Amino acid sequence: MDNRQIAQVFGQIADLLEIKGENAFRTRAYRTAADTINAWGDAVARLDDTQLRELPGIGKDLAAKIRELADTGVCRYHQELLREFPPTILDLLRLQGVGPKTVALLYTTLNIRSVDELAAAARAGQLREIKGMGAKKEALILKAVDERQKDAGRHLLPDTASMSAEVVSYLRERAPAVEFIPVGSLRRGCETCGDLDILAVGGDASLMDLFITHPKVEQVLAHGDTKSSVRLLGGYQADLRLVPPASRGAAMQYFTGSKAHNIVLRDRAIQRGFKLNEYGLFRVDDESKVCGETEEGIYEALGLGWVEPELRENRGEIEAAVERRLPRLVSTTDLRGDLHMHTTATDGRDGLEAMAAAAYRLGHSYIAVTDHSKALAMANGLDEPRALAHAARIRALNGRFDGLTLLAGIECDILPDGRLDLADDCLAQLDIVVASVHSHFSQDEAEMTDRILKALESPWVDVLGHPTGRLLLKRDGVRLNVEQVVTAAAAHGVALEINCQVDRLDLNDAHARLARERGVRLVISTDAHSVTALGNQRWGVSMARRAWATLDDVLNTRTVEDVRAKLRRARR
Ligand code: DGT
Ligand code: CA
Ligand code: CA
Ligand code: ZN
Repeated sequence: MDNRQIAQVFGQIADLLEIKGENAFRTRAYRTAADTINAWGDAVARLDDTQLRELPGIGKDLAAKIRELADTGVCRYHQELLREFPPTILDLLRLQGVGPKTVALLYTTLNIRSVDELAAAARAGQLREIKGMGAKKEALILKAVDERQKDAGRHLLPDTASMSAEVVSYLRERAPAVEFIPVGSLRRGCETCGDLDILAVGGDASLMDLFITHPKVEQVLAHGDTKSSVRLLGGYQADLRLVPPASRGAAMQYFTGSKAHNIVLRDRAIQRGFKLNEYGLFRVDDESKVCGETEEGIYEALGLGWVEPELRENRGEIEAAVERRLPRLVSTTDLRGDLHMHTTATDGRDGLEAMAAAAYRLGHSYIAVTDHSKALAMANGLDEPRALAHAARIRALNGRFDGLTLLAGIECDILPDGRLDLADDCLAQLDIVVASVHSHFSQDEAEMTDRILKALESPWVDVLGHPTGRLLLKRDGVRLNVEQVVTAAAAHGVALEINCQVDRLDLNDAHARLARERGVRLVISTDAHSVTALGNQRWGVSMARRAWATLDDVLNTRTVEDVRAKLRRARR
């Protein structure tokens, strides 16, 4: 189990304890432990008992639970708590503005156990009758329910990737001769995934028995010789499909999807007198097999170049594959640096030197340290004198890590009226300014668009940070005319960020593609608040690839000299 997964179990224990109304001290202990584990640089599963107890906030009891999770993949205490409640109760916590206390209230007063039941009660006007809720809260809950209904049962890409890796490694260990390949939306790098799709190549029906007895299986939904489906603890659904090696490529192609891409491909096959399915490409006249072993073979037989999984959405990739003008997509190894991160100077968990050292270990050749500005008081944001003093400390570290350049920056708040939070003469003395919205998310589209357009007029804004402010599975982005923002960014030479925080991935694929096509440069930034989070670039790269971005479209694939020369401030 990786740190995220262990942290997630502890987070759920904390939620469940809070729903139960247990004392705040115990709840907090689990939450603190979850934060610690999440931010820890090495895999805590590999630590021994003594090392575990040296982690801040981890005592004997929590160390034992980490050990249990590492050894067995589950924690009995967690499972006992889960059994005390209906399995759907944790879904309620995903609603914006609904915390454990509200869930407890809803459960004890109206026996509300799922989002559907909550929606029904809210529509019937029952929530306003509960002491401590009222009509306003009822309306907010209804809005949150509507926003989230479309995401029901979906999970973040990194969480899906961890869960998939866990199931796959379990299967690989026990069936080493079989090849297991994650497919579906996970392989396409989608920001959220509905379920896990795993392909098994080679092997026999006994694989299915192995699959359905995984320790995390909560319910077996289907159990056949070549296909099984299960519900896993934590609300994931997983499908395993078995195909013979001769069908490997056809099955990968079919089960990677997307459905829209597959439909076009199948039509193309039909037009050419073929039949395409998960077993191969066949001639219609004599039913002979044309190919099936490799994906490349399938695409080639249909007159197409091989299409990267991230592009398979029927958004023009088939046409491009016909004309052999598919882009060479940017990859994680193309990135040379990271242009957005925080330290303990504001709300980061790790200090400046620790962040620099970690970036150095990752092989970055530059980083920009961009702590918050003063408007973000709860994050201890920097005012002008503190920002400049911090910049001096950042620059003083240059030379300390061989080949790593530190740029002194700031993540400057865009105030509600579009002014910047720090004075121009301060911003002018920094190497890079990321400007972001962190407040007044409810402005209407015209206000929010004007606000950002005004900020983009400042000659000192180099990058617009997490442009829409969305939180995946939690909060929709602000109301914003993205097209106008993209146009302005192009006109002013401001880069747009693809933020790699796992629940942001903001810009999304479609917006990033629009930006690219209008000649706006993208930056793929972790916005790391800890050493571990510096490793999150791959998730932003997934969005960039889904946006058809090449190395040239992304600013932080360049050398530091090139980055500096291309920043907006260099060209004023
Ligand atoms: P998800 O699970 O909602 O995140 O999205 P996917 O794309 O993983 O969808 P899923 O799990 O329902 O199916 C996996 C792949 O299997 C899908 O991308 C394409 C293929 N597939 C499923 N159903 C159909 C279908 O009815 N027709 C075709 N052509 N392909 C399908
Ligand atoms: Ca899927
Ligand atoms: Ca599926
Ligand atoms: Zn921010």
